Amino acid sequence: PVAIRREDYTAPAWWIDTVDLTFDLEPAKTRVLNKMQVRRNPEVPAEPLRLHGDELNLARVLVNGQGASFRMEGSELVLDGLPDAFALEIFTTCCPAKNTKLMGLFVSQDTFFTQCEAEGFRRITYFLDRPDVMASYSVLLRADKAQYPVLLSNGNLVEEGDLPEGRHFTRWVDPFKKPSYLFALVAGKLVSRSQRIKARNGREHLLQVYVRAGDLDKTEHAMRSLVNSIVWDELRFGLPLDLDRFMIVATSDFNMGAMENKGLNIFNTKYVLASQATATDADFANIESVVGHEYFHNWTGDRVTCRDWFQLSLKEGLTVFRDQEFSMDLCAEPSARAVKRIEDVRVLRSAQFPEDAGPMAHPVRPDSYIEISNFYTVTIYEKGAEVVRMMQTLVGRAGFTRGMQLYFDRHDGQAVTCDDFAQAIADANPDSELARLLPQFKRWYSQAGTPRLAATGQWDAQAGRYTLQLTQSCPPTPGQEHKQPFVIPVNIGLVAADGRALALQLEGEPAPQGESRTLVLSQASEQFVFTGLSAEPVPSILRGFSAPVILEFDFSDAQLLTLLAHDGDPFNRWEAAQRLGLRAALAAIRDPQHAAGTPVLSAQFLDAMREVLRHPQLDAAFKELVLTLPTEGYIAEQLDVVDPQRVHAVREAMRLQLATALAADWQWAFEENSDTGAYSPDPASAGRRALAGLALTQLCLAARESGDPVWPGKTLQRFKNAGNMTDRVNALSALVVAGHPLAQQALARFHALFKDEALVIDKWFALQAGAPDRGGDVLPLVRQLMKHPDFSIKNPNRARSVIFSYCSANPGAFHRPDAAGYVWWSERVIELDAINPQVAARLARAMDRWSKLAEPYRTAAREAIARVAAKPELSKDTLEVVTRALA
Ligand code: DPP
Ligand code: ZN
Repeated sequence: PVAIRREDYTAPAWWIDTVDLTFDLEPAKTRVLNKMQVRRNPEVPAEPLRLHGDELNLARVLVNGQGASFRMEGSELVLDGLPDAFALEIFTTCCPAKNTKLMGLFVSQDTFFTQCEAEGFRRITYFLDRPDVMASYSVLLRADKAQYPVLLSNGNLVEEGDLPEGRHFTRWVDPFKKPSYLFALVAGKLVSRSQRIKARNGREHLLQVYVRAGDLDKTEHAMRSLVNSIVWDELRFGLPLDLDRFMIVATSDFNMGAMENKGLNIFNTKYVLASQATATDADFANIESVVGHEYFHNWTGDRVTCRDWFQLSLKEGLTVFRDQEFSMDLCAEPSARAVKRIEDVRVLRSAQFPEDAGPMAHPVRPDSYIEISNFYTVTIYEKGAEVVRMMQTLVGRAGFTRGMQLYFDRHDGQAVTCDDFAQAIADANPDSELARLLPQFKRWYSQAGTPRLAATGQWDAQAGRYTLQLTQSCPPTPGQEHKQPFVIPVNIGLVAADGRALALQLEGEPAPQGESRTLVLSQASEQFVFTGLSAEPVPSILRGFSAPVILEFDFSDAQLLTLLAHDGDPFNRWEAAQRLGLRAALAAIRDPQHAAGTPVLSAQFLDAMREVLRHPQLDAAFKELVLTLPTEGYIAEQLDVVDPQRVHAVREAMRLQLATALAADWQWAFEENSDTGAYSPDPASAGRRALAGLALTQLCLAARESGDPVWPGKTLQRFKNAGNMTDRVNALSALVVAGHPLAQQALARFHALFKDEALVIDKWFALQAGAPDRGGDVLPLVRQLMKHPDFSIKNPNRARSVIFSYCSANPGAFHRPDAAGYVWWSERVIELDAINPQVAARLARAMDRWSKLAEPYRTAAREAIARVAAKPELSKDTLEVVTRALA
């Protein structure tokens, strides 16, 4: 396979202005007639017309109504000797029923769906399948009326009616030009929840959520989230809904979370369906943010799209930023905003930082790829969102909104680049640090790797001065040996030893300027001198995680305890606890003398945790975050050489110590938070359920040690009586995590209760495949689960619930000294690759960090990867991942 390079971009030699599609939908053989108006792009040298296609059967090609000569070059259809403008007609067939890749047109539970991003449209018809070719679409859908009563496509329904032989049709016209990746159709037996709304500007819209019969009662939250999204985008950014009709359709077979097709979003059921009986608080929150995300794409993605796929973060980073802001703005309490920020940072650090340090590291705007599907990554999405967030920090919230307005004034209806976006934000804020430093700031787009920010503090008691030295560096990443300094906004505060927030006055300033401010580091190393201080302060650096960097500062335990008790910035308050926990974990892991059963956590740390847990003012959600120890993955990232079993053992020991030392406090916390009244997924009550759930897990763990039957019994009772899925699954999980015999009984009951709820059965599988390993028992269980009648490797959600839960989310069970986990992984990657390359390639990434492993894991992991790489006829998706892993 050949790499596509960003610097090779050229504008298309031809434009396609209109597309007229006619579908005769049949699962085994769908016929597609594609009539296009094509014209030469006069701005580039003349070239033949090369249309992309993939797994299509070509029946006919007409140019201006006449049979035309063409040739095939690989999968491309090539036409020569064309007039400057002409009508092109292509007739093809495809087989949706056999489309297990779930790209292009496919069938799921007797319903047709499409997925065209990034390059799926070429599996439907021959086309210039690239995002900078934007066309007007009109679509005629024909199908059997009884089997496919609902026929949907993008835009407005302009005509519908019956046809002979029990067939019917609908015709759709999309009023907006769009790239082919935003095309969609749906056909099947679906029911919908509809709502009419009137926007602030008086325009009326029809909103619809389509699901399978029986799921309608689980669509209320998705609809509410959609309405909230529409209201928010108008209020915060002045961006209204531009369509008469906006539809969401749910399918249970989907590679991604959801897809922002213009006016016809297609969603994984996981991000639509929710009822209190079947969905957890986390599910409700995810639905809100994914519905928001796809809706926000209507402007950031659909109205202004990407020039080429290297610019993917132009729409994804920006839209993740928008959905994060949306979820935060919906929070009633400022403390809930902070909780959301901590959760987002946790994802970034546990998934994106490792990506940035591993073989798949790439800049937010990559320079090359073999398979673009492999670049729908946490770097493009989450780090991309951080880059947008830093821009907002540098220009302020109002300045950022101005920048967005300028971006749309300039680029509405266009396919543009990350440079265009950054330029608009800077130009709208000419006096900002962003404008001053723009070329350097854009290194965030071009340089991969997580920068390290080393800070040191020097206290001059006589002068009352505190000098903070900030030094940045960035490790090499594949293809990028040396890095230039970044522009790093560093939000900072100074805290007195007694916890007071101190006024910040930099040397040379006439007066203090607040208690929290943004320093902008643009050199490799810079000093910031704070004056007018009466005692040595504790620095609170990188408040709110103002930049996606690793902060290194030699805090004393006492300083961290001060921050944990008093920092006015909730993020850094949480971070202080994480640092203390991490420090204890690393000390135990690195100490060859440290024996199993020896305490890892100090009495001081445990006291501090108790104080947080019992704190009268802090909310439950925040407490739950503080009391949750850093994950095994996060701990492993701090080590140069990782023995996953040692990491696992130490973290388990810490968890147990926290469980037993705070037993009375956990009991108190559980009782305080166990009854949240009538169910509502709002952040405050969700936080209380989360803390009650953590408490229950801790109480069951402690009970396992003591042999006490009371809490496991209570937990089973809570499981049985639970009025919502969050409490139910938390209780079940507590028994499973503790490895209590009652867990079996509860699991069986859970399955019986929810056997017809696919998304709940996914949880049932995931809980077992993700359970703590006891003597190597998880892998045999996972093998059993794969034989369960409810298991199907073809369904991505189900495959993820078992295979990914084991390989990617259960390090203590996966990294076995006998290498059986790795062998099993390689078999599953190969098996999946023949079915669905995108899912296989994603699973292949479970081994990204193999080269950090200690022996014998390292050699065994490498062998397993090599075994996959040696498999003939591997997809380019998987091949790219394993090749980079072995490079
Ligand atoms: N559907 C994916 C997303 O919204 C890709 N665009 O992020
Ligand atoms: Zn997106």
